[in-house]
Amino acid sequence: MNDSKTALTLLIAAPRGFCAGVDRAIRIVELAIEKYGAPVYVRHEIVHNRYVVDALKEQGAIFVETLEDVPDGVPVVFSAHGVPKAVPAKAEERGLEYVDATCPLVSKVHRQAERLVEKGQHIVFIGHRDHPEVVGTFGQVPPGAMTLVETAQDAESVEIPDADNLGFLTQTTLSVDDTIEIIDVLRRRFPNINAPRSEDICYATSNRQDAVKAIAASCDAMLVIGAPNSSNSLRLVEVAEREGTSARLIQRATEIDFEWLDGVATLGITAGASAPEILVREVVDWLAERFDITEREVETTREKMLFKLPRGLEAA
Ligand code: 10D
Ligand code: SF4
Repeated sequence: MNDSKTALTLLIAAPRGFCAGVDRAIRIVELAIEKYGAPVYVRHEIVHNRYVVDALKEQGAIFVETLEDVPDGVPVVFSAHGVPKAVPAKAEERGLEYVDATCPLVSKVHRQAERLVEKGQHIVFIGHRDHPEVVGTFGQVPPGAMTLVETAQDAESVEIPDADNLGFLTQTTLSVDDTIEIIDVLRRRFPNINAPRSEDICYATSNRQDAVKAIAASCDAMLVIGAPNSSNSLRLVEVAEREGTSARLIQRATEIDFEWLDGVATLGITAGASAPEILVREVVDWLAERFDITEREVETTREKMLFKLPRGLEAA
């Protein structure tokens, strides 16, 4: 032990990092490169993490934002966040080979949206404006069939054409607590509103939030490893802050602010669903160089979720 180093206890949340949908989406890109050969185009970041995207670029993936940026005759993968129906339709029209890496739990919400519209119900969708998952889910239904609600205030003021013929759905990566508040308002204002048969907020999102809650009170500060455009990672920062713990989102160890750690004896660490474990180890190693660290993992639940690969890629 180096006596000049300050003691720092690390409470590492579990579960953290990759979920089954992210694992599957990354594997799909790798298998598509194996099957078709490089380059394989990917519409939008496959998951919201620069390290992951850069690693796949090295293997031959090319990331673009729209289908128009994909040249004719090359395969394209749609990101884990899902796409509006118009995107695969356009790909088919152009004769493009495509693989859909939309997480099955996002696709489930897509199907629920279609079903509500078939039943003639209007949909209140709880989510964050312009997030790709929200754009994708809105793109499953005709224009005007769905109304976006982002906050409890929105839920208080939203105007619905037929309040007795209404259902709600949500984005998969929301704050569980904020969403409960929003749903409470909707239920008060629209007592006949139909709820989804099962939770739309996914197991990975709620498990990672629970894991943060379990350690937050014991931490003087918390680091969340994830990208600024990662909805589920941003929610983890909010959850920690709501528990009264100062929290920061970082993408890499180099972003750790040494001064911010001044006076911190116990530091919480977690990672969003799109952040690989290698980045958690990078952060721990960075801290170990500067502090006399003690690591402790606090596991709130063990995840066993595994999603099947799309047909045609399992054999690749
Ligand atoms: O922003 P986000 O949390 O929706 O996406 P990210 O790529 O960070 O994590 C995976 C979650 C997905 C694909 C949406 F469910
Ligand atoms: Fe799927 Fe949930 Fe992971 Fe999103 S966060 S990719 S919905 S498992």
